[in-house]
Amino acid sequence: MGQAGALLSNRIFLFSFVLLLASCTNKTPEQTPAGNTETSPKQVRAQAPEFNADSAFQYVKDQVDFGPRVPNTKAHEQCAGFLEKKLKSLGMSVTVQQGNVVNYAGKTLKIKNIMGSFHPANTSRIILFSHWDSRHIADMDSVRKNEPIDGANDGASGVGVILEIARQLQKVSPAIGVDVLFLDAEDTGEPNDMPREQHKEDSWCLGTQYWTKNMPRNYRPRFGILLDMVGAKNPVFPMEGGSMQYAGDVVKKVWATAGDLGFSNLFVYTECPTLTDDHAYINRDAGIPTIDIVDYNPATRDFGSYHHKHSDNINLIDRNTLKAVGQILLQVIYDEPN
Ligand code: AHN
Ligand code: ZN
Repeated sequence: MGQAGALLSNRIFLFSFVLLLASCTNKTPEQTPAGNTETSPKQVRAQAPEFNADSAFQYVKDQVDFGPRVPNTKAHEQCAGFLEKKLKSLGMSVTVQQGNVVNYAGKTLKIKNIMGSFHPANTSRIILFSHWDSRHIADMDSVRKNEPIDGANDGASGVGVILEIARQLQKVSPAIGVDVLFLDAEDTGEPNDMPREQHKEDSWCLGTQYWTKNMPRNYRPRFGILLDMVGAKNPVFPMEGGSMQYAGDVVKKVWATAGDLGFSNLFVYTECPTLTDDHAYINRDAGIPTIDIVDYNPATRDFGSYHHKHSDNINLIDRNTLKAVGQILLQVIYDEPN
C-alpha cells in the first residue's frame, strides 16, 4: 500500500471509529417535561412481535356486539364468559374472582375480575390492566342520558389491545412473566348531576377496590400498566399525576419507548392532574407501581368529546391508535429483563 493509500485507510479507520463511538452513546434529542431538548442515551431494543391492529379491532367489536356490559345484565354475563374462554384459548392460566359490590345508589352488583397469567411459574412479572364493564348511563350526553353506552373506547378498547398482546405472547416468549387483569365495575361512578348532599366518595372503580381487598397474597409484580380509552382517533396520552407520583420511572420508560417508535405525537410530555381511575387504588392499596395510559387532554383538562356519551361506539375506534398503544406495550414487555 502506498503512503496515500495508508493515509486514506487510516482516515476511514478513524472515521469509522468516530461513527462507532457515536453509535455507542447514540445521543438523540428528546423532549423533556420542561419542553426543552436534551440528549439522553437511546436504549438498544429487543425484537418484539408485530401487533395486529385488525385482530385487536375484532376483539373490541366482539365485546361491543354483546351490548353494553353493565353489571347484572345478560350482556355482561355473556362477555365475561367470552373473555374467560378467550384468555384460556390464548394459552393463559385463568382465574375469575367473583364478588358483590354496592354502588352509589345502594344497589348490589355482581362482579367478575378476570385474570390471566402467562408463564405463571416465572417469579419476575408485570401486569396489564383494563376495565371491561361499560357505563350504565350516558350522563355526559344530551340525549338518552339514562341509557347505557357501548363503551367501545371506555372499556372494550383496553381489553382488545391486551387480548391481542396475549395472542402475540404465545408466539415468542418474553423474558418477563405477564399477567393481565380485566377489572369489572369501573364505570359505576355516581351521575354527574348527583346533588352535593348525596355525593358518594369512591363510587368509581368498585371492581378494583374489591380486588385490592381480596388480591392474591404476596402478589408483587414489578410494575403495572392500566389502559383506559386507548382506541379513539387522535388521542392524547398525558403523563398522569398519580402515575408520576407512584411509578415515574415506568412512565418515563413507556414514553421513551413511544418516542423511539415514532409516537411522541400521542404520548405527550405534558403532566396532567391525578385522575380517579383504577390505578389510583392499585397504587395506594396493592403496592404495585402502576401507570395509567388514558386519553385525557391536559390542555382542555377534559376527556375526549365521546366520554360517557353514545358516540363512544365502534365507529369511534381507530386501528392506528390500537396499533400505536399495542406496539409500544409489546416493545416494553420484550425489552424487560427477567
Ligand atoms: C372521572 O370521571 C373523573 N374519573 C373516572 C375515570 C374513568 C371513567 N375512566 C373511564 N371512565
Ligand atoms: Zn368511563
